[in-house]
Amino acid sequence: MIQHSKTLNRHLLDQLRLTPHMPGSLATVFAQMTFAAKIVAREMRRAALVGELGLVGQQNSTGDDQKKLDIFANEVFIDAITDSGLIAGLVSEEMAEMQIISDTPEARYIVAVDPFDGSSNADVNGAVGSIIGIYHKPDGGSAHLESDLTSGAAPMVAAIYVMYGPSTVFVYTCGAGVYGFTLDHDLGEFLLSHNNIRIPPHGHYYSANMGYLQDWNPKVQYFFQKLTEPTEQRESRYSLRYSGAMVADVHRTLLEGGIYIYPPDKKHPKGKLRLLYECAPLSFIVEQAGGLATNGTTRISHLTYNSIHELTAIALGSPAEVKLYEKCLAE
Ligand code: AHM
Ligand code: MG
Repeated sequence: MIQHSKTLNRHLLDQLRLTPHMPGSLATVFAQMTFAAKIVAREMRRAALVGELGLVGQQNSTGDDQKKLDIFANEVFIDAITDSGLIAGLVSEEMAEMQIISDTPEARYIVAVDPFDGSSNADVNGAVGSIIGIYHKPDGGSAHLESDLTSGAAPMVAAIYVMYGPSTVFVYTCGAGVYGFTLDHDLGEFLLSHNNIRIPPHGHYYSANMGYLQDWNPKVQYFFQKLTEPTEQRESRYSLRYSGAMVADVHRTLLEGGIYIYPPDKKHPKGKLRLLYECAPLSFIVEQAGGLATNGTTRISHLTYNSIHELTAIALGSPAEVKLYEKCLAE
């Protein structure tokens, strides 16, 4: 028995009515994104049977080895974005340069996407995701979409992540709350399953690659010591959960509370994760749900950047754990 039968499209139209500053054309962009997500979900399910697992033998612009599914998902999102007629430009983790799509007046958005996040999980049937930031091109247009983005002239108006796990979940914000939908494969529709998500004020889980502990700044190490140290009253109340897919770890953090951290380390002195299409959209969602997102000293949403593939350190999640992280770094 399905308890929540509201479709994503219906829900979004209601949301857009409640937020008059949001253009109705966003619904068309979302329809294209949901279509892309359904195709990626379908391909994931049968990838092992049709020879779609494994590497392709080349690297993307930030030096990651590309998998067949990285390339496939990227092409699916490019097609969906090109088809809408509403997108001016596309930035993707899998492409070194921004792709200019359209210069018509209807093309009012710039989309930044990580089409296949956590791809090291793909070959072992682990959870992966897609992350999408939708940015609004400045009115009047500009010939320099890239500098519109990096200068902050093109604000983010919506953020989405899709998690491909035991079920496919689509979570979005347009700046008026956070909503989650689960794909009903029989209907081919995303149905509302997580209404108005609020992150718990504190949690019991932390997510970080503890294999890098020795490579972190002593203040980051101190945070983990503070977080997990038992007190006279109780044993440590935190458990470690780290999947290798940021989308999956942030999804758990959003629903159950706690913190996800990818700090700088010796190999990644600026952090590993990308600002525009990983950290900024997920931070928008977490903050809209009542959480916090920081690089350690500055809100992720206040960071400026020079390159579309800019890297940043990140910690995001429940207010209690993120505040403790910032406090430890400041001491
Ligand atoms: P990707 O987009 O190339 O998959 O890289 C991002 C991923 C995150 O999803 C995940 O949290 C992190 O990289 C894992 O990195 P590591 O193996 O260094 O812990
Ligand atoms: Mg990624």
